[in-house]
Amino acid sequence: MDISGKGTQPFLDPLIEEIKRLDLSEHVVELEAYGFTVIPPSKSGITKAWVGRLRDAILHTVERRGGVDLSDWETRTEQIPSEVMRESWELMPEDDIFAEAALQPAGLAMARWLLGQRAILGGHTYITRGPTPGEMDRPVPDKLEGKLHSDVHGVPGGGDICHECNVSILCTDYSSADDGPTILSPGSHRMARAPSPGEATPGDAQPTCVTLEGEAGSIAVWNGFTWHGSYPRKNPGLRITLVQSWMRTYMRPLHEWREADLAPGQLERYPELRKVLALDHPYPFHAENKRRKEYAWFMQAGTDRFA
Ligand SMILES: O=C(O)CCC(=O)C(=O)O
Ligand SMILES: [Fe+2]
Repeated sequence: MDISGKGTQPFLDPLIEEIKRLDLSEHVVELEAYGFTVIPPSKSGITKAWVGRLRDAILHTVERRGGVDLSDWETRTEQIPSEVMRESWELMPEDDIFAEAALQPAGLAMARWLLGQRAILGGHTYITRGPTPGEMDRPVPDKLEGKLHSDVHGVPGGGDICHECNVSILCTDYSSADDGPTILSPGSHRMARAPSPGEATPGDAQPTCVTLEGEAGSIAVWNGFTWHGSYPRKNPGLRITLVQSWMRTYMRPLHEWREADLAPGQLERYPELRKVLALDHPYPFHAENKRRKEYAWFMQAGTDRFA
């Protein structure tokens, strides 16, 4: 029976038609069952030439913003210095390829499946991670050594609504643990909360994870509640990925309060205003927002609804 063809669900029916057109039903099942999926280039239609353009745009952005030379990106044996990577957000004006990446049909269909037709691109950034000297000669650990997190920062857990999802476009191959890939815990999204400190760090409470596999041009999608982290990279060269964080459109503030919106001296007379007007909030992330490192309370809000 052609249920979507009956035209009873104005938001869902066109999405189902799009998922069928792009042959993505298997990926919807994986997202629901495991909390993540990887769409290969053969399905997304992403070509080697297009992903090459995306990779170059990321590299040129890091080079221009950070004043570094990354012509050795395929052979590099060390990390890019962290101070060079500070301004890794707001990529849209750098190159039209970032707009094309946001509108890539398979990724957009998955974001809209999880977040509804009005899903918004909440932010995007990149991963350009090289090997860590000292890690390169160590055997790959059997057990995860890193920390896990959820991407739904500041959202109290519970319920079965997906609030945020990650649509990452792999610009280099993730073939083995030596590539330093993302790792994810299958099914963890069903807990609908961030991991506790004990679950996030290595030990008995940390759940089993799998390494993300996919060739360059694949799109990895995960529910923001899916717990994940990454392995250190051992292979030379950079792992390069465009990370796109999609969100539901609800609970946007009516006012984006700024100190300039207050009367002179008000903040001194009523210091609690800083908190209730979110003047200390890490979002929005942009170069002028000096508060964005003050993150701890915001992360806690994902595990404790009273944080
Ligand atoms: O692949 C990684 O290094 C982890 C990336 C991550 O946490 C994210 O994109 O949300
Ligand atoms: Fe993450």
